[in-house]
Amino acid sequence: MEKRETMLEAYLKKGMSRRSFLKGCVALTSIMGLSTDMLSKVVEAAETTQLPVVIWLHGHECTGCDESFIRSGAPLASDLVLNNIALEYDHLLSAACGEPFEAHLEETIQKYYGKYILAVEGAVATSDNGIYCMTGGKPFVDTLQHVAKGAAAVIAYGSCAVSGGIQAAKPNPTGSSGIGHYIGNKPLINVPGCPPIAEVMTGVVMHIALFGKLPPVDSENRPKQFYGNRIHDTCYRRPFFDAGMFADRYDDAGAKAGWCLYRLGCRGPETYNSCGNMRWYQGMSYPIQSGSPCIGCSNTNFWDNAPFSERLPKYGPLGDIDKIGAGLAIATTAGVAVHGALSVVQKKKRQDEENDGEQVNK
Ligand code: FSX
Ligand code: SF4
Ligand code: F3S
Repeated sequence: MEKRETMLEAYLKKGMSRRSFLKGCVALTSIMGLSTDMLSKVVEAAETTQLPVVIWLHGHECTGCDESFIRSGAPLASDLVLNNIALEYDHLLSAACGEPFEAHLEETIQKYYGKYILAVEGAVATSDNGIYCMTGGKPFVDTLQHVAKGAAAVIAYGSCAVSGGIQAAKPNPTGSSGIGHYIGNKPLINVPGCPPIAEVMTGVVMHIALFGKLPPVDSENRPKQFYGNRIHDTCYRRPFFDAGMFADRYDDAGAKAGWCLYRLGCRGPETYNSCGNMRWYQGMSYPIQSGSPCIGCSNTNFWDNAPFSERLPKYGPLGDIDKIGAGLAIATTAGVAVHGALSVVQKKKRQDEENDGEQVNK
């Protein structure tokens, strides 16, 4: 197999300085959720590791995940695609199309068999022999199975690839599901969200690219550095929740004052994602900051939990959230205590289920 260039060589070849390369490594270290003392390891890997070949497939979806990805700010998506990975095939981002494009996919599979990373967005549609999602003239499910056979590892980007997403919402006429059952026994990492945060997408692929293994994952195969907290745990409106101060309408005085959106249906207490701390568009905002409750877009089958304006049925043993706050100091204290205890139990459960990153044969 021919030797591919390293990340450093890719930078230098394009006339960029070593300083730019180091700045790129700093951005990557931060986005992979690593501490700064790992920077030297990232630099070393970027100097010596050949750029990983990536094949990126799109199934049954809206392409929102790639739309999110191309807005990655640190690192820039353009840097990632041009300097940090060797993106050989992408249904959405590649300029090529038609038979030469499909032939290139085949060549890439043969040339890098067992070595490439397969990134997948979108669900698999299986009803009526898969005709509801065709790519390259074939049912997507066939393409996926074919490409997955030669992959070193598979990344499921977005809630559709992870659990079927909106296509799999009841009554699911296209027989859609996540990709997990169609990739054999390949190492799989799930990156849910509709779509996932751009920098989470870049952070995951670069971790595999540079270190040759999946980042540590939780019991649902999600990278724990990005899905280790609930939205509720990092929400800046949380003090209002704890104080029992809730908006009842999108335009009432509480909403205008930034109070908690729980009564408007917020799924933050049951949703694991990084929106509260990383936010979107280079840290600009996230749904709750924009006045919309979290709809739990990184949860399995979250569309079936609509309507999203309906509040979560129960929250802890107290049941009725109205008993918390609103002058009921005792209930508030009890609520916070129970809430804290539940968080500890959940955290313990998750820690028990977690494991370390799986090696991939890159
Ligand atoms: Fe699904 Fe992604 Fe939602 Fe859309 O690629 S996760 S419908 S944002 O596009 O798959
Ligand atoms: Fe934030 Fe929603 Fe939790 Fe309220 S319920 S604190 S808005 S995550
Ligand atoms: Fe999705 Fe909730 Fe974040 S809706 S984008 S997980 S705040």
